[in-house]
Amino acid sequence: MKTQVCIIGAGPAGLLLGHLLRAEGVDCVVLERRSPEYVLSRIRAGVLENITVSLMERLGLDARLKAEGLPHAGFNLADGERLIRIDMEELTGQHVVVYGQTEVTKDLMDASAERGLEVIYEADEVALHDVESEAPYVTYRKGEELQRVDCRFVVGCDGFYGPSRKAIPEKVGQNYELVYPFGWLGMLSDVPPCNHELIYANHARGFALASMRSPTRSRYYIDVPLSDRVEKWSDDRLWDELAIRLGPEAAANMTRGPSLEKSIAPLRSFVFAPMRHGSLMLCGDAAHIVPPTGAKGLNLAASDVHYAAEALTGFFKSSDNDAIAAYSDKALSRVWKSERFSWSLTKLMHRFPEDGPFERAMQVAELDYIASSRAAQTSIAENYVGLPV
Ligand code: FAS
Ligand code: PHB
Repeated sequence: MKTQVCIIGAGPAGLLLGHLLRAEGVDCVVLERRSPEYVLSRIRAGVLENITVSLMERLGLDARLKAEGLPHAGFNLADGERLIRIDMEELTGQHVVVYGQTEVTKDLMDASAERGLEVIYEADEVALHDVESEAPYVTYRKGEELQRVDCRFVVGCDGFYGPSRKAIPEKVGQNYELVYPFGWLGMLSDVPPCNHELIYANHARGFALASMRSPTRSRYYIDVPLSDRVEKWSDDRLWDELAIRLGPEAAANMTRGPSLEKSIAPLRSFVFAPMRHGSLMLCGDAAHIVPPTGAKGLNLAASDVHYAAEALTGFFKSSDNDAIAAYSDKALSRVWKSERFSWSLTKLMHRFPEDGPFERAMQVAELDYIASSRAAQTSIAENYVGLPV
């Protein structure tokens, strides 16, 4: 097969990029290791920044998002009895939309065929070749057959564990990594949320987050030691812990029910630079990971894809090499600011095992400052709604 762009990975980054390129008449193909069902089974992000919403609008794929997405003007930081509301709408004039990553991926998946976006699922042994040349190619196995895709650019949208980042020589790339000493145990349940807006709680027993997917479907998280196993957390034990950590007011409004999904995700901050090497570009989790505290992961993938689509379209339609050359620096500039915000909110809202009384006093002081300062709340708000693209 010969095409202009070979995209590896059909998560939100790969599908969003594929649709954007097709809409501009750029030929591309997406190679995905898993089945569509498997991709949709992964429960991940829940909060969309404006960049993600506007790309879906631009593609005309926002009908369900507009109908089912929940605009949120604010969110809350809880610290024991105290609830500090960050009024994003009032402070920045912007809001976020609560709409699951699964739904974004489904909307993109469902539109692939009608939009002429070729997505090859269950593509095994994907391997990148000659990425430093102007004629890279990708091989993969479908059933018994070894297939080859010749292209001008390869875009790695294959997540943290995919092969693309590893195709960049170690002497070229630089890893930046911080692994957190805890993970997030997440649960999905078909019960009404305990609050109409998100609550991030820093409790003596640990972190908790009350989120949602709809007025009838809730998403909750607590932080757990890395040694913890999901099997040790019965629904009852998790509901009891959430009620304690989220505080008495949230607990009083909490509806319990059976979990539809329960899983533990490790937390890390990670950046790989550069995000382009020769004819290989990286987007999304293939290049960076943020702790989910700032709800940035999916939205950073969207801004990477926005920059990559602009650069690739300019290359193929106007022979413009400049945007391709500038892609990595442009994407990383926004990535680092989101990494900083996600790291700082994680530091503020979690109890770290190595922390002593002084570190706790710093958390209390910072929360006191946020509670009393419009400037501090504005800073948090503008980062949470998403910095300019
Ligand atoms: P993805 O990982 O979503 O997609 C990569 C795709 O590449 C996958 O479909 C994978 O199957 C495919 N792939 C991998 N290797 C391949 C190969 N060799 N060949 C072909 N295909 C291959 N973000 C938030 O904002 N909020 C959250 O609450 C949140 N929770 C998360 C929980 C977990 C467990 C994880 C892992 C991430 C979470 N994230 C969250 C971040 C997450 O939403 C990512 O930022 C988002 O999925 C990024 O999308 P992609 O870059 O497309 O990567
Ligand atoms: C979610 O609803 O899954 C969610 C929301 C906000 C976060 C992380 C996860 O910061």
